[in-house]
Amino acid sequence: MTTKLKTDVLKNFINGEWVDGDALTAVFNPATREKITDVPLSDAETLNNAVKAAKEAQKDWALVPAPQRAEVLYRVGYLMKERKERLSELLTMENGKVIEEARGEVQEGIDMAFYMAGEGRRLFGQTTPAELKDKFAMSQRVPVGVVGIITPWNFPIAIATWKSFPAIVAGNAVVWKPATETPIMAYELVKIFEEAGLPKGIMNVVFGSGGTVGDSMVHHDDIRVISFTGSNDTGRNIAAECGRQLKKVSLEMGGKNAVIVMEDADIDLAVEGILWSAFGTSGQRCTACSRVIVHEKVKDALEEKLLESMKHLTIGNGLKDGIKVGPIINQAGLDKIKRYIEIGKEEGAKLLAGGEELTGNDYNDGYYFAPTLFTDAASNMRIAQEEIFGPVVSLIPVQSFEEAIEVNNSVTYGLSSSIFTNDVNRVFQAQRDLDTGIVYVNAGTTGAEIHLPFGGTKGTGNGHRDSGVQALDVFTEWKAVYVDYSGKLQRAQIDVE
Ligand code: UN1
Repeated sequence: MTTKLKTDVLKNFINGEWVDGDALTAVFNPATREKITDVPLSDAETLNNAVKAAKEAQKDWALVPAPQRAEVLYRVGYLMKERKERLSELLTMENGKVIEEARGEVQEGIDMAFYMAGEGRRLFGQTTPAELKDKFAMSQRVPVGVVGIITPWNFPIAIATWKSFPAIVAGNAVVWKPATETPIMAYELVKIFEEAGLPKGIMNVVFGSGGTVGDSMVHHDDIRVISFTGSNDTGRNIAAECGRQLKKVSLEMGGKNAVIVMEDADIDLAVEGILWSAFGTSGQRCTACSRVIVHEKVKDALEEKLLESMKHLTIGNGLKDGIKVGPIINQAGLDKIKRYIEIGKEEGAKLLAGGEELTGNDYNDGYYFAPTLFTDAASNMRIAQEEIFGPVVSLIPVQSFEEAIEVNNSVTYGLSSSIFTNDVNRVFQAQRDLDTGIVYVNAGTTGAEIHLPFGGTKGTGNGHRDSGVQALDVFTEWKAVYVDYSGKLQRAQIDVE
């Protein structure tokens, strides 16, 4: 491997300066368990310093015309593009996802940079007629102030761009707490912001734990928005506290996504879609397919073809050519998956493939788990209801289209869903009735594009969306402006003829 980090110890980035952390924690490569670097575990005071800097800097940034703010994002996009390969290798090193997927994730960030830079010349508000003569009415987006973003390890650069780019183009300053498992993408992205000429204090990174840094962000009076992607439990606590403080909060908290395979589906295509969305990123995506709802008429055929194709999944270090499935992020991730395998067996689902940790020379001490297929699962089993975040998929047989929709919607999450069918009526019925924020037809459950809203219903979120133009709603307030040029007092609703 050619990529090396230029520093042994990462630092926080506050007010345009690299600041040493006090306590440190080690970061490991999940493919080998080798130590990559150390990252600060910051305290509340460090977070306060970052917020103070952000608050001060934001006042001037809000006055920079949005098209000029956008120029910085264009430069960020070009720098990311130039460094795509290096960023992708570093991403594979810290997160484990295979290099091809790492390139895809970095590309997602590049796309987001150019898309949001374009918003610098849009940020549309509305003009609308006023109800009185010689009076003008409009609404416009204004920045909220200092925004706090908390990002997960599974998409350490893409999700950061979904949140920080719209925040910045809209005129906010950002305080960012990246996941401590994957700090290198944050470090690299901040260096890019610095080189792109973002004024100091507009992007601040404070590494540390959720319990200390995240909690201080949520409680800080001067942070007016929290945008969080992570676990459901943490998201609920954040929302409760933000509710008490009347702080805006945007949450994305995972999924229990299903692929539906109807009796008229192209089974080979469905197998490809399932394989990619269930075992890609080792199943560690919020959008990963972890349920397959299959019509009983094609169940045997689907099972057979899935099992055959799963034999060709190559598992190993994602930097090696030809590897399709990389490691699990860490021991805790692995333990959680193992627990669910036991739960599935106890619940009476039939284990058809996988179900075990992979060890030995081929796996270089990394955290590997075999792609796993359960069948004859019932919709109410825990393995069919709870997020496992690993390469584990459960087949649930159904007898009809209606039952398939019902099973799909029976979980507490609502992020992504998919249906394989060639019946045009069912396509439209399904996209209407599937209760998820994202629906795919004849494709797996992953692969969201950045110019569409990303998020979901029910336990997946709280009504907001990442990426897409909708992300701007999280990072702006609406201001309604009336200009009366009649020269006299005109009373709305009263002086109307
Ligand atoms: C996530 O897993 O949190 O649609 C993000 C996808 C990717 C993003 C996933 N574009 O799978």
